Amino acid sequence: PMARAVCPGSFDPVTSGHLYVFEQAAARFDELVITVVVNPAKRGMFSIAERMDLIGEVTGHLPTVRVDKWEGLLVDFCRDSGIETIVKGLRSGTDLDYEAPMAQMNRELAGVDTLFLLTDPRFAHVSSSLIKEIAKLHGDVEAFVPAPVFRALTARLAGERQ
Ligand code: COD
Repeated sequence: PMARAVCPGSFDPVTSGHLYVFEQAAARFDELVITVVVNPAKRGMFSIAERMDLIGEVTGHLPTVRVDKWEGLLVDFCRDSGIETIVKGLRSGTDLDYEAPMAQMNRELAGVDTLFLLTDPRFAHVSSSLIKEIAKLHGDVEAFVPAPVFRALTARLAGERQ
């Protein structure tokens, strides 16, 4: 049978830390679905479609990756898509403290396990929210995001400043 996994997140926008985890996960499963989880209460900098397009662009070298979106419980997405494993990247113990109850819940709700992959030290301090804040304040974020994301951020902020 196909071993399928999902990497869920807001990905507003996808960073080089996320991409590192996607590459590690793609090497371990037959199919990897990267799912933008829609939170109707949060508007975000990029639309869901823009986030999905950027993820597609930066994972073009990973043939077993599919990009999707989901609004609702993650375990329902897993059930609908035949996915048995959630993959999450960890930056620190703080990430684990936040993720562990969700992982326990997802296992109890639906028998879906979570595989945690420690991120590369180069990306341990990288988050979408810090990237957006630094970029808005005219700082240089080129080292922390893939090139298409850097271009999209630059274009978005140039548009806002006009
Ligand atoms: N290096 C490695 N991993 C990273 C990095 C980095 N630099 N930055 C972030 N990550 C990991 C995060 O740990 C996270 O696991 C993932 O990448 C996505 O990050 P974000 O910031 O884009 O996404 P979040 O944290 O907003 O996503 C939270 C979810 C949407 C995944 C979560 O809320 C969820 O599963 N919601 C669905 C609703 C649901 O089922 N709720 C009940 C849960 S029990």
